Amino acid sequence: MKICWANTDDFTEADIVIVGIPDESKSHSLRKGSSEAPHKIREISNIRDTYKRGDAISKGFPIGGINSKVYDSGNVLRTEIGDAIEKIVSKSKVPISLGGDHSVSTDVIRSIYKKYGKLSLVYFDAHPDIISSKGSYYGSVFNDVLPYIDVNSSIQIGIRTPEQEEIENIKKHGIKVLTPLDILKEGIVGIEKKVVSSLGKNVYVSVDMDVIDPAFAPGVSVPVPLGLSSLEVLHLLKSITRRGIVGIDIMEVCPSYDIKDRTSHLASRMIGEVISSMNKTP
Ligand SMILES: [Mn+2]
Repeated sequence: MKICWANTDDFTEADIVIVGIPDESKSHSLRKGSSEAPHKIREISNIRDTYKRGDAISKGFPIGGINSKVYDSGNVLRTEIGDAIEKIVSKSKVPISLGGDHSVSTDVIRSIYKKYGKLSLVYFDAHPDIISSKGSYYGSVFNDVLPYIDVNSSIQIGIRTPEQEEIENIKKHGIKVLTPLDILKEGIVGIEKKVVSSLGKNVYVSVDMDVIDPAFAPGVSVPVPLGLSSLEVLHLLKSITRRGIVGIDIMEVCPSYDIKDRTSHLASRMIGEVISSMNKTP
């Protein structure tokens, strides 16, 4: 099954390529099931983001529509991430990767770095994922990708539950962090300007769905209260995407803990909006 936003069967003409990575082998969460997310998000997109009248099927587009060519390449194994992503970025197409546990992003970011060099990373997450006493799992992603990013033009957004070791690592590396309370105090428009103006040339966006408050996104592997609203995250995502990105991922949706698939539906709509923000202007 393809995500409903896919509109071409021809990889060569695609601007944007969806790739599912249904792997949660490096998660430590007691909540199992993030590997089901790529399938569930695609399934829900075809049920809730489409409208059927008899045999006619119509999509519910974002305002602005979609004028890019979107290809859904299906799923790949963790061991195939390098080849899959390199194939996409070698043709300057933009990959939208769907996890899976957040450590999948480490492999994706490494592959994108090989093409573009050091990346400006925008990291949406409740957790800073910067554990250094253990590596190569979903709690060490930011530490694992440090060689592939330019820390000065990277930022973490939505952080609200750092461990002591992570507080020290954030200080040590001088990582910019915006908490939900920072966003409340400064307002989303001010924050948007601050974020967008801090970015470098090649921007990669990683979204852990747990950045969003569990009220909006209950179906995640490691939920944390007091998060951002779905619209705050969307506003930032659209601004960043409009400025230009080399890739984006959406990780950690956990369908088995969801409520009536609302987190998968939110992910599907966010993907549609992000694609719309990549529209080519004539
Ligand atoms: Mn994470």
